[in-house]
Amino acid sequence: MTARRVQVVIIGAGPAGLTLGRLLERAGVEAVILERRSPDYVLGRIRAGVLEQGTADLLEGAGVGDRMRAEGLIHDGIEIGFDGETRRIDFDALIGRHVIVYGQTEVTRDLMAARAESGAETVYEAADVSIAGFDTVRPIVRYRKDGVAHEITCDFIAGCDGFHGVSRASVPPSALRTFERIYPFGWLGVLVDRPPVAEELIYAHHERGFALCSMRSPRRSRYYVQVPAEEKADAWSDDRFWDELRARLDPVTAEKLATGPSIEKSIAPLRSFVAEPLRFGRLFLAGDAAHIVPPTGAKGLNLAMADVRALAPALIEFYDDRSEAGIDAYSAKALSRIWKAERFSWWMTSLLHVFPETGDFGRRIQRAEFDYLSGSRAAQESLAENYTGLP
Ligand code: RFL
Ligand code: PHB
Repeated sequence: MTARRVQVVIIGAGPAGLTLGRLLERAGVEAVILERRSPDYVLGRIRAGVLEQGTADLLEGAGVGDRMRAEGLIHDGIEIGFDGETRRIDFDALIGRHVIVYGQTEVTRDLMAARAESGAETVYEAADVSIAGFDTVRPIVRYRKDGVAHEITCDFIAGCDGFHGVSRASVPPSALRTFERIYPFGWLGVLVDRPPVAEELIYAHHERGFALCSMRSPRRSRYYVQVPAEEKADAWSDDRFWDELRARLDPVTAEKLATGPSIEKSIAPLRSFVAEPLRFGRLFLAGDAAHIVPPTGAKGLNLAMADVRALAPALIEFYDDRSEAGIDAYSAKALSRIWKAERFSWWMTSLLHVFPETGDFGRRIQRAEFDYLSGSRAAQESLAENYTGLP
C-alpha cells in the first residue's frame, strides 16, 4: 500500500471536478483528482450542450476558454413551439444576454488537456474509492489502481462524483435531507452529422410528447423526444425516431429536417433531486453529486459549474487567509441558487411535456401558460433571465 498527503482530494473528473481542480491549481492549492472511469469513457458520454454566460466566463477566467470562444455558437434566443405554433424568446432584445452552444464533451476535453499540460495529477480508473474521517480535520481517501491499494490523507474532500458517486452515499443518512421528484418519462436523444434544422434551439410541446432540436456545431445536430420512463433505446430504429420527431414539430420545420444515421442514441431519465446540506465537516458536495435537474432548462452542467464557482474561492480563502468563513457559507450560498434552478427546470418541464396523469385540465393549463408567455414581456423576461443564468 502507498500512503501520502495532499491538500484536497477531488472525487470525479466530470466538469465539476475538473473545473474545481483547475481553479485550485491556478491558486497554488494542491489537488489530486480520482476518477473511476478511463479518459475515453468520460469523453464518450454525450450530455449537455448549452453554457450560460457565467459558465463561459468561469472557463475563460480559468484559462480554458479559447476553443469555446472560437468554436462555440452564440445564441441570442430560443424558440418555443406549442401544438405547431412557435414563439421566439429573444434573450438579447429582452435582457441583453445570450448563451453559448458548446458541448459538455468539448468542455471536458479542454479541461483535460489543460490539466495534462500543467502536469496536475488525475488518477483515472481509480477503483473502490472510499472516504473516511471527514468529521475530523484529517480525512482519508482510499482507492485501488491496477490492483495496488493507495491511501491519501488530506484537508478536504470535494465530492464531484455525480449522482451515483461514493461521496453522498458515505454521509450518514441522518445528516442528510433529500428532496426528489421522478418524472414518468425520459428523453431519447440522437446525435447526427447533419446540419441543425434551425439556427436556434427549438423546444416543442406536442400532444404526442415533447421534442427538442439542439446542436453541437453547424454540422452536427442533437435531437430529443419524450418517451415513457420504461422505454428502451433499442426499440427505436433511426427511421422510427425521425418519424416521431417530425410528427412533433411544426410542419415547416419538419419539412426542413435533415436526417441521417445516428452516431449516438440513448435514453436519459428525468428527475429533480436536491440533497441538503452540501457540507459535512471536511467533505463538500458539488454538481450532480448534490442535485439533479431535468434537462429541459439546460441547467445541469451550469449548476455544477456554479457550485464550483462558489467552492473554489472558499477553499482558496482557507489556505490564503486561514479563514473558514467561505467554507462555512458555501452550502447555504450554493443551495439558494440550486433551488432557483430546480424551480426553473421543473417549470419548463411542466410546460413542455405531456403528463399522462393530468388529463385535459393539465393540457388547458399548459396552453394558458404558453399563451401568457406569448403575450407577456414580463413572462418572457423571466424565462430569458433564468435560461441565460441567474447571478
Ligand atoms: P458528472 O459529469 O456525472 O461527473 C462525475 C464523475 O465522477 C465519476 N465517479 C467516480 N469517480 C471515482 N469514484 C467513484 N465512486 C465515482 N463515481 C462517479 C464519474 O465517472 C464521472 O466522471 O457530474 P458533474 O461533474 O457534477 O457534472 C454534471 C453534469 O455532467 C450534468 O449535470 C449534466 O450532464 C446533466 N445532463 C444534462 N444536462 C443538461 O444541461 N443537458 C443535457 O442534455 C444533459 N444530458 C445529463 C444528460 C446527465 C446524464 N446523466 C448523468 C445520466 C444526459 C445524461 C445521460
Ligand atoms: C443538448 O443539446 O443536449 C441540450 C440542449 C438544451 C437542453 C438540453 C439538452 O435543454
